[in-house]
Amino acid sequence: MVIKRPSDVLPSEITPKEVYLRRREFLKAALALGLGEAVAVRAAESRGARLPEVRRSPLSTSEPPTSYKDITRYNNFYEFGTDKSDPAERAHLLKTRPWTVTVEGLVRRPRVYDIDELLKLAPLEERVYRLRCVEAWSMVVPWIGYSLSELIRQVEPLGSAKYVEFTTLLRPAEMPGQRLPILAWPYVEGLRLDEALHPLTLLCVGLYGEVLPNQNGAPVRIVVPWKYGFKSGKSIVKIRFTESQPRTSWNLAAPHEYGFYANVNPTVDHPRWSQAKERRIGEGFFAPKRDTLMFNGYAEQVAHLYAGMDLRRYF
Ligand SMILES: Nc1nc2c(c(=O)[nH]1)N[C@H]1C(S)=C(S)[C@@H](COP(=O)(O)O)O[C@H]1N2
Ligand SMILES: [Mo]
Repeated sequence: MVIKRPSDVLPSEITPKEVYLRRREFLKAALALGLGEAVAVRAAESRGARLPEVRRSPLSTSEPPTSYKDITRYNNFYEFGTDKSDPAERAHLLKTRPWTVTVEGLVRRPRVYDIDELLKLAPLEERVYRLRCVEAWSMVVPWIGYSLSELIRQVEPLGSAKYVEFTTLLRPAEMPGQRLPILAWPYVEGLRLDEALHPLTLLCVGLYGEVLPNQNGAPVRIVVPWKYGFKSGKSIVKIRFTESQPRTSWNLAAPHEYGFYANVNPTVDHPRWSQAKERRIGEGFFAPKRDTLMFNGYAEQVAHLYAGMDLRRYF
């Protein structure tokens, strides 16, 4: 085994625990030096508030999580720009309070939920999921939330409801990317109702034990771990139950490249690149690529949802 000297340790290898301990040291030092509460408090706020009473979920992978730093600085959130670093730099512009989520459409009990009600609707769980982006990189993220089915049960979908549509906030004053014609704003995603009801589908309000950072979709997002990342809409304000398949932003933008289903599938290539392998963020650019797994490794749990479907046609 090679013992690393401190100078050999890359920032990406410093764990959140170490960051946390360092922050405590910094706070103590700042206060001792008389730098005052303001400086100390600002430093403390660089991480989100901790979420209480989060239990561990048996639905978690045992793979080691990607670092907090990579998860919060390498993002796709085109409302803030198309560079991976844009969301971390600009998402502080987004005001996440007050925040409501309107649940409407083909349900018996349509309702507007305040974000603080949503946080308490079901016990919070840590779910460590793989995230596979259509761009052939992946991460492992310790999300916090509960199964979206908990919310769906409360509103009682009608028999005619076949799909669920998720709409992201439209607020160009706080989301500068929305002033550019990158996608059809607001960002819209959708699932078939049975996909939305699957226990793996997460209504997500946090990560790494803390409230969701803005760049990861605060205050509430969807996470569907067996699908390409773009299916997991961020900063959701509306959930609508429909009879026909939702018109989703990426499918409208490039229907040949981004199908409605977008299940992770190493045997169906994107028209412009292979989907057989992926780069795990944090392992370094020269680390060998990993094989992409069918349904992102969740085949045992979800393959039955697609029995008899031609996955080349319904990509
Ligand atoms: N509203 C909105 N949601 C979005 C996106 C986006 O641009 N806007 N990007 C998607 C893509 S392509 C990916 S890979 C994931 C990234 O989530 P993360 O930044 O939390 O890792 O968010 C998805 N959700
Ligand atoms: Mo993605």
